[in-house]
Amino acid sequence: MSEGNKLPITRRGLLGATAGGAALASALGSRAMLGGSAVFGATVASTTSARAAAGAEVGPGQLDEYYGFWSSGQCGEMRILGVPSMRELMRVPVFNICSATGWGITNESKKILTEGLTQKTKDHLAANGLEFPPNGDLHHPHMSFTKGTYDGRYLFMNDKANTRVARVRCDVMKCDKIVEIPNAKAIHGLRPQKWPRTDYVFANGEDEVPMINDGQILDEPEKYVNFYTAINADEMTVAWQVMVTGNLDNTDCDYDGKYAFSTSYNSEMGMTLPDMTEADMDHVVVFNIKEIEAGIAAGDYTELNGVKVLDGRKGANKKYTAYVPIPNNPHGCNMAPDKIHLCIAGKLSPTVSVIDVRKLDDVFAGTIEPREAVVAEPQLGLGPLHTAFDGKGNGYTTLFLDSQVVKWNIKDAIKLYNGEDINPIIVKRDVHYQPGHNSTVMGETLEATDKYYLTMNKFSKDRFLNVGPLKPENEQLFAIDGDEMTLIHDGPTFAEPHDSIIVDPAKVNPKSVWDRNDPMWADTRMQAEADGIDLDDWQDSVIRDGNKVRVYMSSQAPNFSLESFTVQQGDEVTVIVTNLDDIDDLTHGFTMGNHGVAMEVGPQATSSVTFVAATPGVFWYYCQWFCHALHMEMRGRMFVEPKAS
Ligand code: K7E
Ligand code: CUA
Ligand code: CA
Repeated sequence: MSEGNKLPITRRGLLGATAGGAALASALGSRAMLGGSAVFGATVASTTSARAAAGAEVGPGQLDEYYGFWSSGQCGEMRILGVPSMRELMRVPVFNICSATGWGITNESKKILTEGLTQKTKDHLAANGLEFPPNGDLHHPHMSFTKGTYDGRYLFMNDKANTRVARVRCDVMKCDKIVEIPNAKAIHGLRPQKWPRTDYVFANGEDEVPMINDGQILDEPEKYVNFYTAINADEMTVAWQVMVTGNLDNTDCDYDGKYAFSTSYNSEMGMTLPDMTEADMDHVVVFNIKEIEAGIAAGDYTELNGVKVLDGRKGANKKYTAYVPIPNNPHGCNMAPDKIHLCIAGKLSPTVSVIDVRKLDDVFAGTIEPREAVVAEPQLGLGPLHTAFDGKGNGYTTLFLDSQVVKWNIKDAIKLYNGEDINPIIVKRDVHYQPGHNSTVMGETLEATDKYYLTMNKFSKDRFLNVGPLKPENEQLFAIDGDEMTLIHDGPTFAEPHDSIIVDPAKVNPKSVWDRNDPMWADTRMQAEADGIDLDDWQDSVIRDGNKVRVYMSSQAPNFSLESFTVQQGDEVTVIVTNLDDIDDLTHGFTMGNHGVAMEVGPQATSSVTFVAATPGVFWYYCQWFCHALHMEMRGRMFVEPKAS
């Protein structure tokens, strides 16, 4: 994993030396000849020519075939890319603070960032001078489903750093809800319910904590628990939680609305690395959704920090959960679009365990052992992390330690498990380097395709010009129709896209101009009404309310309606800007000089920001989104009069 920097021999040098042999393998390569261990060419002459050959060229001004919705890990935002060009189209701030859009600075965004926090968290943030966490760790963005496929309403995503789940509205591509999950710690795995629709978003905490976490218990692992959470997707509130044995890592659910699943790498309930990797077998927890709902309705729960919590620990009520043994520290949890096979990546085990979800009824009935639901366990290579699907019965599994992706056939893996002499591996390709997540077009839906395959690699090492000790990650896109996997994009990304989904544009239809009545600024609209101002029939106003001053103005290229306004030193000033322009791509902004205040105001949108005018003098404000030939002139003055002494 770290060989690149220790030796004078670089991986680049080694690859160069073997490129000829690899190219030969590529030229000769067919499924029959390659067998299980062969590797296609690690390098290609040019992704440009490969792209043209694959019909994946996107010319200047041409639109991409697909949307990509990307995580950004510790950057805390969501990103939108075009696939296959891999052009970055937009960044949507979610858990981060954004200087460009004012996310985390405007009143509208601060409300979203604050209202879903628990009182406990609000209190300890306040002790640190914070209203909301300024950071986030966004791993898993997934779209809402109706009948097993994306419905274009929302995107949901987790924040591992601060135990939160957020929702982004697909009509405007802005976050509208963030909720902190009580009891759980470090929300990691996240998936929306696929069938019949996304009533729930399933999310699991990764870290275990003492059930009553009040500073009394440290080294009594038997008192530690972990929680699986179902969030009401429409309300963005916690519907219920299930207490489990062991930690939880990644989650997915079936296409029947019956079961959800979560991997556990720490079934040992260990607190140290040696403890956590001690057992040969960990497990997948299966959650029986109907039984859990019935348990809640029957009152079989305890209320913990305002949440209904069922006991699904091993050996507790066997109706709610089942524990399927899985080899050594499993990670990825991916439901195949055949509606039958759940693929659990082994991580420390070189295997992917395939669970036939139809057998889970028998597991819960007690007629078979949980382990009997496993119908295949092919050895695929070292460090399997995540599996994507092409809708043709094949899985594509990333091999972190081998720095490869392996394409394999699920049915053949089952035959092998049943004793047939067959190799389920179709092809392996080197990727650069250490891949984590991967995705295919519509791959986690019933409309999975074999168009493109994306692999998200954790290390780029020496692959790009050196930019200092911190290197970018690397992403590689392959055209995958047929048995070939043709590399058509290879390029750096900034920290750290974990996961992505690739979506047919027929599913997503964002607006170009805001509705004047959008709920995003409902509070501001109410305040304006109370101030006697109709935001739709524009009047400029400066309203004084004690030491609070509300400044209402509009923007229309290249002018703010107010060229200046006056406040008193010490006033709490709220500036409310409505953008009266109503054409595509005419965003204005508002930046108040030297006050740490900036925001985006989209066409027909209203945004507001509050600050204290503490220093007397003239302060210029200006429009920070280029809007007109006279954009530089789009500015005005705030005059702060000294406090009368
Ligand atoms: Cu595998 Cu956080 Cu989805 Cu990263 S997790 S790789
Ligand atoms: Cu308005 Cu720039
Ligand atoms: Ca383990």
